[in-house]
Amino acid sequence: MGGHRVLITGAGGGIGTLMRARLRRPDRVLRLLDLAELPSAATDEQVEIITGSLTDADTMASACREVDAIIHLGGISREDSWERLLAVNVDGTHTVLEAARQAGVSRVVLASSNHAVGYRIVGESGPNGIAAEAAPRPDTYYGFSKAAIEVLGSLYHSRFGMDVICVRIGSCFERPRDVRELSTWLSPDDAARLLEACLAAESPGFRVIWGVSKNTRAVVSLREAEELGYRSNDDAERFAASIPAGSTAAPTYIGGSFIETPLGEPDPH
Ligand code: NAI
Ligand code: 15L
Repeated sequence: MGGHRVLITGAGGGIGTLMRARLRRPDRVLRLLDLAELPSAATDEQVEIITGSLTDADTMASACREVDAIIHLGGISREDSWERLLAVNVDGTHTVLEAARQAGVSRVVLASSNHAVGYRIVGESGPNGIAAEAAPRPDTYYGFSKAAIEVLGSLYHSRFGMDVICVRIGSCFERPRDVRELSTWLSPDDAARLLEACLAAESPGFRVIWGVSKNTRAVVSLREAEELGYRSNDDAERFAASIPAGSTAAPTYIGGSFIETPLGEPDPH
C-alpha cells in the first residue's frame, strides 16, 4: 500500500505545512483538509483542497470518498478548555474514524503526542527509553485527549479491522528550540519518513509508536517505529551548540513544562 489518495486533516498547520511537499509523489493525490483556507497556489492535479471542519460528519463523509489512507493531524495542538478538547480532539477524531469506516478507508494514522504520557519520568524505563505502548500518564487535558484518541483507534481496529497507527509525536519543528527538544525532536524529513512507513507497512493492525528522530539524547524507544519500517536520518545534536545558553535544563518529566500548565486554560503560544 503506498496510498494513492491520502487525506491529510489539519494540513494547514505546522506539521501539515512541513509535510505537504515532502509527501508528494507522482502516483499520489494529496487531499488537504483544514478549517483555515489553504493557499490556492497549492492546487494542481495532485492536490485537492477542502476547507471545512473535521467535526462535521458531512464534510468528513465527502472528504473520505475514494481515499486510501488518512493522516489525521487536525485539531487543537496544545492545552485548552475541557469542552473544546472533547469537541475537537475526541469527538472530532470519532467523526474522522466513523467517516473512514463508512467510506471503507482501511488505514488511519493518528497524531498522538508525548503529552499522552507527559507525566512519565525521563529514564524510568532504563537505557532503551520509554516504550511506545507505555500506558498513558497525561500531563494536561490536551494529553488526555491524545490518550483518548489512541484508545478510540484501538477500538476501531478491533471492531472493524482498520489499520490504526498512533504516533506519539515528540517535537516536530524545523529545528529543536531548547534543551528538551534535543531529546524530543522529530525532524520534518524524519516525520515524512515515518509517515511513509505508516502508509507502506503491510497489515500493521493497531500500533502505538514514538515519532522522534534518532537523537543522541533520546529518551524514548524507537524500536516500535523501526519495526514498522521507519529509519531516522536525523539527530538534534547537530543543533546543540545553537540552543540559547539560558535555556532550561533537561526536564524530569517527558512532557516538560506542560506539567505546570494550568489545566483547561488555553495556551496562548
Ligand atoms: P497546529 O496547531 O499547527 O495545526 C493544527 C491544524 O488543525 C491547524 O491548521 C488548524 O486549523 C486545524 N484544525 C483545528 N481544528 C480543526 C477542525 N475542527 N477542522 C479542521 N481542521 C482543524 O498543530 P501541528 O503542530 O501541526 O500538529 C499537528 C498534530 O500533531 C496535532 O494533532 C498535534 O496535537 C499533534 N502533535 C504535534 C506536535 C508538534 O511537535 N508539532 C507534537 C505532538 C503532537
Ligand atoms: C505537542 O503535542 C504540541 O502540539 C507541540 O506544539 C509541542 O508543544 C510538542 O507537543 C512538544 O512537546 O514539544
